[in-house]
Amino acid sequence: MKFVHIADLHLDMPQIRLMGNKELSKRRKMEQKMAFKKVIEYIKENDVKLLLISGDLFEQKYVEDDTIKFIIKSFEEIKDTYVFITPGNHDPLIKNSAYNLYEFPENVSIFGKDLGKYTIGNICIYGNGFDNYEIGSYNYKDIVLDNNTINILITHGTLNGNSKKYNDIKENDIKKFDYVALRTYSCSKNR
Ligand SMILES: [Mn+2]
Repeated sequence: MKFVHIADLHLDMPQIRLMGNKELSKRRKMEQKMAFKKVIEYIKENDVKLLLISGDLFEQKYVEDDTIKFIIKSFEEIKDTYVFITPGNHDPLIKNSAYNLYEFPENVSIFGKDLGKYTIGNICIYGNGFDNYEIGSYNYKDIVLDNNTINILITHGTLNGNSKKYNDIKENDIKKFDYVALRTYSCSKNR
């Protein structure tokens, strides 16, 4: 079975370095959307069963109606692919989150703050998401897995991080999973 794992697209993120240039800023935003479109095309062409999105798909504070509609339409184009999303610190599942305000297609599952679990055949997908712009660390240590299944964890977590507010994860606590889909590591101060 094939799966695709992506994270941190940050769609509609303000382009601070391009602020003075409206045209370039607009183009950059479009290119980010096209990167997402390429992922969708790849999935269509390669019979991918699972799409794992480990958070920060868009910028909750800046995301435009058109962008959310574009995301939803893209998911509709891959209706035979299960899409799992764990909201991150830039697209947290707050009350007025776009995840709550818009209707996402049936093939899309969005994780909340508590650990959720989905089973597809012999695969178990565990995940938890941000429900605010900052959260503490989740306790992955106590999760007991069924060793007869393939176990995947998806979360916007920071491996061996020490931020205290961005779901720091200890490597030893997640070694029991067969695959862990985390956010992309960033050295920038504002992640
Ligand atoms: Mn991010």
